[in-house]
Amino acid sequence: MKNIAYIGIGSNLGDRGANCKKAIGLLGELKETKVLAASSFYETEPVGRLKQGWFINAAVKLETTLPARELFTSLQRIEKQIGRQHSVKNAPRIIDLDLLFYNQEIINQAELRVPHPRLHSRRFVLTALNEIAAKKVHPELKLSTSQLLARLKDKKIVRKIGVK
Ligand code: PH2
Ligand code: MG
Ligand code: MG
Repeated sequence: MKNIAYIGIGSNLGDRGANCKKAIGLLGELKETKVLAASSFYETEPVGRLKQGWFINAAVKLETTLPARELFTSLQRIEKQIGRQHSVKNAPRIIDLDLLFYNQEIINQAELRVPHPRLHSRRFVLTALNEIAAKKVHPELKLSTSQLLARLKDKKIVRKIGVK
C-alpha cells in the first residue's frame, strides 16, 4: 500500500543547508520510498526558551510502503547517520527529522505522536508545509495547512533562502 507522509527537516549546527540536503537524499534512498516534493529552504528564528542559532528548515512529501512506526525509526537512523547526538531536549542539532503527517492517521504513542503535536503553532513548519501541502487537512484540527497558517499567532521570523 502506498502511504503519504510529510517530514519536517531542521538544522542549526554545522553546514545547515548541506545537512538538510543530505537528509533529503537519504530519505529518498529508504526502501520503497520516493520523495514526491520538497519545499524551499527557509532560514528561521529559533523557537523555544533556549538561546541558540537560527535554523534552516524545510519540508518534504514522501510516498512510502513503510508503516508509520518503521518510517519513524528510519528517521532516527538517518539523524544518527548524519551525526546527530542526542542531548537535552530542544538542544541545537545537526539534523532533526520530524514525522508531521502520515496519511490521515492519528498516533498517540509515548515516543511517537502524529500529527506532530506542535506543527500547527509553528511558523517555520507551516510556511514550508504550505508550499507542498496547502490543502492537506489536519486530521484532528480539521483545518488545512493554509488555514492553519492564516490564523497562526507565532511571529518568529521565517525567510525563504535561495538554495535547495
Ligand atoms: N526545532 C525545535 C525547537 N525550535 N526553531 C526553529 N526555528 N526551527 C526548528 O526546527 C526548531 C526550533 C525542536 O525540534
Ligand atoms: Mg523538531
Ligand atoms: Mg525531532
